[in-house]
Amino acid sequence: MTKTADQKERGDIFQAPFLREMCATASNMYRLGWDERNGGNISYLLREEEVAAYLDLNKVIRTIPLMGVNAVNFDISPLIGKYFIVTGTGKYFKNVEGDPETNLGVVRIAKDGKNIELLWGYKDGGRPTSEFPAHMMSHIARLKVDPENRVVIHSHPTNTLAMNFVHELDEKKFTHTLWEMCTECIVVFPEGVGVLPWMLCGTSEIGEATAKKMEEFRLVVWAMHGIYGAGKSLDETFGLIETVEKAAQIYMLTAHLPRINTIKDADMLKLLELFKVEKYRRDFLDL
Ligand code: 2HA
Ligand code: ZN
Repeated sequence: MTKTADQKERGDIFQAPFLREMCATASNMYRLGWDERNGGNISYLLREEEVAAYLDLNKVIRTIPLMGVNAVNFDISPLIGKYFIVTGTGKYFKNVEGDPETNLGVVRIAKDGKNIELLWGYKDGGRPTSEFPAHMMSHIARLKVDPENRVVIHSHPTNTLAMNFVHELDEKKFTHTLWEMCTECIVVFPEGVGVLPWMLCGTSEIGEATAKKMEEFRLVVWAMHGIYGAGKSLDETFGLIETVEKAAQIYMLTAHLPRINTIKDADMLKLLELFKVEKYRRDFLDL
């Protein structure tokens, strides 16, 4: 007897590369001290085939209203039918690896654009991160400029945050200082870093403001709160935040000391030339 599509053998989701990678990323971020308690959240856009290899797409465990901290209204229509693996609200990055099924969920954006359908996870009755609106709006914005974008990460990296308290929050000045701190910064994020003032988190207002910046930047600082990163993979996105955090660490280690040497803007231009980076924020340099 031939098996119907429904009876098709599916793989063990606990072995799925996307799930293993989510666990590893959450653990790394926790160990780096960026995601204390329930701080931080990750959303990763999955291809339908990727999900279908492990889960029955017709088996919806629960339907959950689309919301952030509050019941917020936002237009999610460009993502209807899309699948995401997302960290859960109130969940600790520390615990993701040990119990992914409680701390993560695989969801599909419902046809009505008002709900999400849970296909796996959030075993204790949980739901996606309180920052779901900002994540989804950022995905929509990034997909417009980069159809390959799949990941959005929010985190509270220590030195990036510390720098927010002692450095001007002007985008040009903030980016320029980061570029000066590590030789390869300008090559890793040539478009610079967007900066938002302190705003109330979990709301559609901060979601909209983040998404607007995401049309221009893969990195957006939420002043005195943390950072958003976006990229084609978990590695790229993690790497972007990691590079900003490293630069911010060097800044925080040296900001109170006399600066004797620095990486000059003319040197940065040489790097851009060597790595053949054509698109960069020239107006963020002092030439
Ligand atoms: O999910 O980091 O901004 C916890 C947060 C909210
Ligand atoms: Zn946060």
